[in-house]
Amino acid sequence: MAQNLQPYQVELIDHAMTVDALKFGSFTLKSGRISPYFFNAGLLSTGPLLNTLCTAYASVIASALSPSSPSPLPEFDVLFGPAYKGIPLAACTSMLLHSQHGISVGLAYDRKEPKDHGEGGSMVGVPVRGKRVLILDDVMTAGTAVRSAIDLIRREGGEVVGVVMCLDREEVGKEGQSTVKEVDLAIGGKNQVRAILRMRDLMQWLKAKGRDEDLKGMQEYWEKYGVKE
Ligand code: OMP
Repeated sequence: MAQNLQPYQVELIDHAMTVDALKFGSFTLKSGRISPYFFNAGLLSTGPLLNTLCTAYASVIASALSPSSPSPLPEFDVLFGPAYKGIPLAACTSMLLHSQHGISVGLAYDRKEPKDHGEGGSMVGVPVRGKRVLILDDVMTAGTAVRSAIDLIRREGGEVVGVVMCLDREEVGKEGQSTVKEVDLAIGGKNQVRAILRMRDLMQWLKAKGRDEDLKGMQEYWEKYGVKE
């Protein structure tokens, strides 16, 4: 828990606080868990905020693809952003991967309501059939959202080779292990799930700011739902 925060992580947390994308209080999650914090990536929706967030996604991806990475991610062809919040994030990140890192990948995303005319179907962008796909998502709690993206890509004939999210809430998943481990096993089990921020980073930030009450609530939540390994 004592790892130091990187400057880009502090910048992202600070920016998220300014627009209430990160809030402390009491929130009911999709999983039914009552959480002392909530991260709403949809509020990171100005040019500068998207730049901060997607620069961080692009750096995490580029350094994980580098041959010198201690724990590399597999190469991929298509960046997939699940509807709705993943769409602008994957679009901006694919552009920054190109302009800042010289990495050229396709972009794909889905429709929540499949189209029954024109080209039809629920996928938009580069076809994923026969391609290696990296999923880029906002938040992972129990893994329901990311599992449905994995299922969709597989149904469409793509191979999911990794997941990168903004926030790993570091919670226990549906099978009693950490959600990250469960999702990683579902896509090959080779440490293919990455995050810009983890719950422990938010706790470190709270500690540095002297926000003891919020930190206490986070610690209690961690005791209940946090990863134990
Ligand atoms: P799981 O599907 O349980 O992993 O929850 C992840 C999803 O929950 C995200 O894609 C969001 O829709 C939502 N969520 C947040 O956006 N921020 C949070 O801090 C927590 C959740 C959540 O409901 O768990």
